[in-house]
Amino acid sequence: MSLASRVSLPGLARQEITCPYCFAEIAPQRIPFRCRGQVGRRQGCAPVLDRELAEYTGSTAGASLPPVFAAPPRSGGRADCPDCAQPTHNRVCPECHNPLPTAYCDSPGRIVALVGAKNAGKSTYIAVLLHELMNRVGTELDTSLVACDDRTIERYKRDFARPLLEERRLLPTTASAATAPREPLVYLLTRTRPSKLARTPLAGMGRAKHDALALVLFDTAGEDLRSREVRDLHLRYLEAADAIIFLVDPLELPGAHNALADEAQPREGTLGEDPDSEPINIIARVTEALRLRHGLRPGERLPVPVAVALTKIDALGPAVSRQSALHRSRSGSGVLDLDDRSAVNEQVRALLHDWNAGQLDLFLSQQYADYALFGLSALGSMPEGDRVGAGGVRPYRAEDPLLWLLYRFGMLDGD
Ligand SMILES: Nc1nc2c(ncn2[C@@H]2O[C@H](COP(=O)(O)OP(=O)(O)O)[C@@H](O)[C@H]2O)c(=O)[nH]1
Ligand SMILES: [Mg+2]
Ligand SMILES: [Zn+2]
Ligand SMILES: [Zn+2]
Repeated sequence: MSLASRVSLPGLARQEITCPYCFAEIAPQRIPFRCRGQVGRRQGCAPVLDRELAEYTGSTAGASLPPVFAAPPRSGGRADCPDCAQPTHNRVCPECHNPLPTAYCDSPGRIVALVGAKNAGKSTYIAVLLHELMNRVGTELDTSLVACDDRTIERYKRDFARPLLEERRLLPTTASAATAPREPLVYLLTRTRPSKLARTPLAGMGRAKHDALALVLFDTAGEDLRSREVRDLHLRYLEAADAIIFLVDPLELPGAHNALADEAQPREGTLGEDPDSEPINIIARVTEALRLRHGLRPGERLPVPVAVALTKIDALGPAVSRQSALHRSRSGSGVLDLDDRSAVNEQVRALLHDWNAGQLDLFLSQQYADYALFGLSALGSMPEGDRVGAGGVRPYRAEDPLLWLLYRFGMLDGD
């Protein structure tokens, strides 16, 4: 089924589930189970080498697991292992054998993809956004963020949280995806809230709506779309995405020079002359790929909601911050503040036009039926050398794009 037909039916449960690891499309009744193995004193199947999983991760480490078996699910989404007879509810992708959480199988999971040029601030943003969702923002919104596999937990700690948040070191430049892990970090964001229906007197009491969103984060540069091996996986990733967050570094927009704080000026334009890494070119290349996949005719716009965020807005000088919607704090009330949303959108649009980057806005409006502009700062202040600024990591509006997407997906109310 094409992405276009999936997205044009909001609210209807999809027929197929997309694996957030390998992007295979799976019929729900075809999702196999993994035996729970030995649990406490109950005997279960012994671990065996899982070839599909080892193939996916490129390593046999961590791939010795209880066996996978196909079975029609019984009530409660469980099945009994044919070998050891133990019930299990662990589901896996039939292609790559990565775990598919029950909440993801049950509700139409949405895949959110993140794209940006080298140095746009992707790695830093990933580190900070996930931390915010696991803590402050998660509490505010009553959401829980759970890593879908152990490798994600490991890599988040080792490559993101520990260096940046604990040791306050800037993250090293991401290695090209040709050598770096080709796996995404996969999280499930779930939110339980009373549905509108459940609040009416006619509906049964205590009915809650469970919604799930898969955050699938590849920490690779948009430039990598140039290399054939990486492009394939990434195109499948983008095609499977139900929403995209594009990160744009304002320090790379030549027109923004005068808006930068004095201390930010030495850091601007680090990408030099490579036109492939200019924000608009990255966005254009991704857009072109998406149009092809969707088979759009000229003049038709892509239905995928797109959040375009200027990163590092702490680097903007006082000229911008005065009477700025961007520098007002979000109310933090667990709903999307629609007035605030449109004020920020308009301000970012005005900034782009001031900076002679109005073509970016124009391009987005021609290509996407549903896009929104954001400004955020993952660090909250300019780094000092290769370290986070003295005040530590103080993210600012980092969650905004995600709140908007939750709102667009009907998982968050607007006010
Ligand atoms: N001032 C400021 N600089 C940032 C921020 N986030 C990232 N940077 C800078 O941008 C550089 C590249 O960020 P990184 O996340 O590695 O970009 P990636 O290549 O897209 O993964 C970092 O080393 C920081 O110097 C931010 O929120 N504010
Ligand atoms: Mg990076
Ligand atoms: Zn898979
Ligand atoms: Zn078993």
